[in-house]
Amino acid sequence: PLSRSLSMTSLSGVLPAWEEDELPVEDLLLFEVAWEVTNKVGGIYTVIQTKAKITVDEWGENYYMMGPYFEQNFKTQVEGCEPPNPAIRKAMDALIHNGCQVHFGRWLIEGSPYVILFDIGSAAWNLDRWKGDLWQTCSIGLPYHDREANDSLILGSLIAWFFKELTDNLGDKPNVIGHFHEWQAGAGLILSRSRKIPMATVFTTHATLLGRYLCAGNADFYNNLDKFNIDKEAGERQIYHRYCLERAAVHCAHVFTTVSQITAVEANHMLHRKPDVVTPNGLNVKKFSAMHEFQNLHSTSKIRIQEFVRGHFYGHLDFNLEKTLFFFIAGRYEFSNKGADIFLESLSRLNYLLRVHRNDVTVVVFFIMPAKTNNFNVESLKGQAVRKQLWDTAHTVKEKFGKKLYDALLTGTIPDMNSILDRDDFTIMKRAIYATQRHSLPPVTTHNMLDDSTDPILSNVRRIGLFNSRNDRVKIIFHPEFLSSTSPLLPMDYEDFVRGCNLGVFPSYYEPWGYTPGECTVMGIPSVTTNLSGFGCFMEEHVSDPAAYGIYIVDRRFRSPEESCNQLTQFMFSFCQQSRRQRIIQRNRTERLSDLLDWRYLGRFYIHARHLALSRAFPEKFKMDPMAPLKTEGFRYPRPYSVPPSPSASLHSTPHHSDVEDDDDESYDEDEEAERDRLNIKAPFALGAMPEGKKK
Ligand code: G6P
Ligand code: 1S3
Repeated sequence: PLSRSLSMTSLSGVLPAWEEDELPVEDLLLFEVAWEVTNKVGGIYTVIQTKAKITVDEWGENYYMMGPYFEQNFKTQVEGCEPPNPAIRKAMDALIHNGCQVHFGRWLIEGSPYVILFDIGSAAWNLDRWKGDLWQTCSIGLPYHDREANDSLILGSLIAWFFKELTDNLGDKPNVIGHFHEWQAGAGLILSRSRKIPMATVFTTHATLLGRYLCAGNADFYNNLDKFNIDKEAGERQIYHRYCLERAAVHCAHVFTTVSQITAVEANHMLHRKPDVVTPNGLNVKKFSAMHEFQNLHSTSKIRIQEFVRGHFYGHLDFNLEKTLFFFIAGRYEFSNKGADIFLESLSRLNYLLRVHRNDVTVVVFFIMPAKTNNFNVESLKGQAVRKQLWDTAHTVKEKFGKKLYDALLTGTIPDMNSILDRDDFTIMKRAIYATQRHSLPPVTTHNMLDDSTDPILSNVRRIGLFNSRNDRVKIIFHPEFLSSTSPLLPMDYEDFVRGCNLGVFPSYYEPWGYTPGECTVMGIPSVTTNLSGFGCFMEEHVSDPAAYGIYIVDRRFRSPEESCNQLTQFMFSFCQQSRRQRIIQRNRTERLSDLLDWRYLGRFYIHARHLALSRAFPEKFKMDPMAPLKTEGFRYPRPYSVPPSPSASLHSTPHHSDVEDDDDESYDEDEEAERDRLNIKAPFALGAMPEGKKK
């Protein structure tokens, strides 16, 4: 059949089902082009990699990804093989016979998509000619010194050449769709269109070049969107040629998409085209069969972080680890774009609040942002060595103690507890304790920083004076390197680390989407985001009471920085006032939102964009009402029914501290609450007033 009706069933029973005529994929070939295919640079890699599974499920052998070839990436991530489609083999051969290397294989990620990778170096001798072509075609000139732009032109020229060969071989069946991501893939689209290659094209931008530059430069970006002289701004930043590539690609595409509403508004001003579709970023969500499984993972990962903290704070461990919360920020080190500036300021205020309220909670905050370093510092390594030594000492004495006790019991006596340990045992223990004395405070950074005196995080830590002293209730650990399970200091990979934390804090100023809070959500970890991030706006639009689900959205758009800091401080302070049981309930709710971020739900926007592109490129064959709204419009995830509805109580839509003592009682029936929410049944009690000792 030319067209089947696809009914995407609702994942959780809460999300809306969707019906759109499914594309007849057997009559189509889909190519997705990005610089980050098999090549991790940033967030686009996550998009491409996590989306692969659902796209392969839909398209099977008719789906191909395209990107640059790098030998090391190919060797470690790709299994080379023959293309299953003879037309693709033939198109590749046309390039290869002209001296340009093209590689084919399966990318070893979930879904095992086919990849076609173009060797930029092998084709570099064509650069001058291709620069001439670009100039002739659209008057864009690339300077010789911009390697990234030159490489993107080589990739684009190879891809347009490939599409020309392919479509010549195919005739008009099957039809081809090319989906290009970000300006680095833009040249391929511009050249394909200018050569009138018969294909439907989609261009997705994940950030605008100018938006990123202007925000990083401290401009009041969102209040002046319509006032910037964009050509002048691009010229002054010496990115005019890149900007031209980006803008030309946007205008050449049959369908233009971006990752969020906020970036759609930005793109309209910076690139002068309103996106046709917003294609939010999803994740490949893996569900555990048991609800409590991710809670157990939180617990085991948290124990590992606690161990690290024991070592890092040796000699100063006068805070209760059972009452210590772990917060973190992670990402590319763009100090103000990622909101590290207001985070530090708010931490200093939180420290003050916790101290004046004599709160017994301690907050250890991790900054995981890569900076230039000269390896781990001695003090941090020593901390872990001291911890290990104390552990060994305790273990030795315990063994000896146990043996003496056992021997005594065998003879029918209870030993004298005061003499069961001898002088030597005490000496060993005293020596171990003396070794934990230190004359300096626990270090703020785990590494030797190359730019210690000018580093923005360290400079601000100095300004606010959070030096991990005993009186501080907020402690800071700056780990200026991405995490790895092979680290001698904190041997955990990122996912395990996130699972062990209590709150992710991402108060970004410039963030077209922002995967970090989404990753927290699917692992059931609450997070802070902002209404200037695509993710935060998406949650605000689709969830009735995000804070009740552990998604705290700081208003950075309509409030001054001072007010945003206060709001962030307040979020963190209320979080610190929750009991353990309330945190457990909140994590359950957070995790429930993961369906909303699953590609199995969000993939529909990509399907819609492709359909629209086909209907514009081949209107005779593919018909669609361009004004038909997506069936998801207007959908909002209902607020949890156990949250009190009154305005005063809604101040604490986050589970608020009650008189209930912090305890380990995890008997609250989360499955029951989930089911009640699904069926929209009102809870018999509000969270703050949850009956004590309710058992399953
Ligand atoms: C999970 C575990 C519990 C643990 C709790 C700690 O829910 O199942 O055994 O007590 O995490 O939560 P917290 O918010 O204090 O890190
Ligand atoms: C961009 O990567 P970034 O961190 O430079 O693309 C990501 C994927 O769409 C997006 O999540 C992020 O906000 C953008 O900024």
